This record gives sequence, structure tokens and C-alpha cells, in this order.
Amino acid sequence: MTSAVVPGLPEPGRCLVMGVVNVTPDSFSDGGAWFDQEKAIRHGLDLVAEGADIVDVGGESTRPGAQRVSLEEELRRVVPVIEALSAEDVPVSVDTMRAEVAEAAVAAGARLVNDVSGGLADPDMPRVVAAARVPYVVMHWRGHSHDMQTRAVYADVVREVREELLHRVSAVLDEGVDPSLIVLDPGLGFAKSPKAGHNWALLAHLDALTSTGYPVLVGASRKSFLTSLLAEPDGTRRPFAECDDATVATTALAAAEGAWCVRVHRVRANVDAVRVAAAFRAARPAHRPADENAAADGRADAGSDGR
Ligand code: PMM
Repeated sequence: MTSAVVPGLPEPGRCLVMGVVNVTPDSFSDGGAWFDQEKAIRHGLDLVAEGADIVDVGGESTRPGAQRVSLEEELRRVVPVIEALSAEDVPVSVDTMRAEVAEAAVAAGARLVNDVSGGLADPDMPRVVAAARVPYVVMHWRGHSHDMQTRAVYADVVREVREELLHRVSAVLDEGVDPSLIVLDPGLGFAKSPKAGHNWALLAHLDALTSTGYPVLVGASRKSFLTSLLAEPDGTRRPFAECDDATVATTALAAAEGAWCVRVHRVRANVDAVRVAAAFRAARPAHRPADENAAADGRADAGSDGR
């Protein structure tokens, strides 16, 4: 079973791992740890040393309730970090909703544009991405962070997310984006209600997106559906940074379902998880029920020494 391939990005033959560098003072999951540029660059290099295939650099928090930063501030935060990491040959993606930031990031060496708004926040984005000829993550999005959770209303979340994403895909194709450069993302946590189980439904039905033929990126890392799943009996939520083991579990599940890439804050254990999933997937086509094996070659589930 082969993995999806996205031009210009690593092809390890398994689900890729994208490590997150939020150059923000207020991201919900890593609370400003990498706001200083030197620290952000160091962190990106550390993530690569741990096995990240791509480093995702973002300068604007998208946590629920967040207000927007100015264009100038976003550029100031991300461009030097992208330049420094790209100079070290790190495959960098830029996490931005702004066409001007995407353009500057690509000029600084970014190889992928990760737009959580799927081209809705800035109407110039698809045109800029089409001209840059870089891969483009189209994420499911229903509005800016300050009120996005009020839009988490679905009759059938899997069907609606799929339909809305395909609608965005046809819009960006109309603007000239090459279909071979499109990646889909269900947008876990974005206008999705942990209480209503939207994120779990999307994870459990990832095939609704992988079956489109587009590569699929999944960002479950430290999202609030995990902090609420792991809450104490009295309802106290698990802190974000203590949800990394659960994130690894979601990585294994998403990769086993054929995700092209997972976006995570901690890299090493997630790389192990995608390798486990790759081995699991590789064994699938070879599988035959034990009695069939026995009939075919005279053994049932024998070990290497025939026991
Ligand atoms: N989530 C966040 C930011 N960027 N990009 C993609 N493609 N998918 C995501 O799920 C996603 C994203 C928010 O998480 P963070 O603030 O912890 O980085």
C-alpha cells in the first residue's frame, strides 16, 4: 500500500510528521514558548533532529477566541524563522491565512502553504498559491477564531465537512491551483464541538476525505477534544502539554487510516507511531485469515522457527 505523495515534499513512504513552531505569545497549546526568534529557530532544528519531515511555522494564534495580529507583526514573526530554517534545508511550511504572508514565506524558502481558512480568510490566497506553485493545505474552516465555536452546528459533520472542503477545492482550482498540490484537512478543533463529538466523528471517518484522492493532513495534537477526553472525574481538563500521549494514539489511528501527514507539537513519539502504522498498513494486503493460511501453506500463524 503506497502513501500519497505531494510534489516538493519528503516521500518517506509513510505518513509524514509535521512539527509545529508557533512564533506567538498566545497559542493555546504551547503558550508562547517559542515567541523569541532564536528559540523558535532552535526549536525547529530540534524537531527535525527528532525526525520531523516538515516544520510548520506560524505567527498568528488560532486558539478559540483569539484576536487577529497585524500583517506587519505576522511577517516580523515568521519570515526570519522561515529563512533561517530553509537555509538549513529544512522543509518548511507556513501556517497563515494571509496571501501576503504566504508570498513572503515562499520567497523566504517555505515549500508549503498551510491555510487554516482554506482560502476563505483572504480572497487573494488561492491566486498567490497558484502562482507560487507550492502545495496548499485547504483546511475546513467556518470563520475566524473569535467566534468560530458558535458555528459548530452540523446535522452530519462528516458529510458537511467533506462537502464544504470539496466546495473550497473547486474554488481554488478555479483560481489556478494545481490539483496535484492540494492537501485536505478536516480542521479538528475549528468550529467543531468536543461535546458533540465532531472531532471523533471526523477521525473515525477519515476515509470520507482520503477517498477523494487528495492527500489528507490531520491536526489533532493537544486539541481540546483530547483535554476533555482525559479530564479528571471532577471535570478538570488535562493541561494541553499533558495530552501528548493521547496525540500519539490519534497519530497511529490517522496514519493507519491513510493520512498523508500529521501536525504535532512533540515529534519523536509521533514518528514512532507513523512507523508502526506503516508496518501495520503494509501487512494488510498480505493478510489472510488463519485457516486460509493453513490451507495455503500448511501452517497457521507460525513463528520464524515454525513453532
Ligand atoms: N491547528 C492549529 C493550527 N494550524 N493547521 C492545520 N493544517 N491543521 C490544524 O489542525 C491546525 C493548523 C491550531 O493548533 P496550535 O495552535 O496548537 O498550533
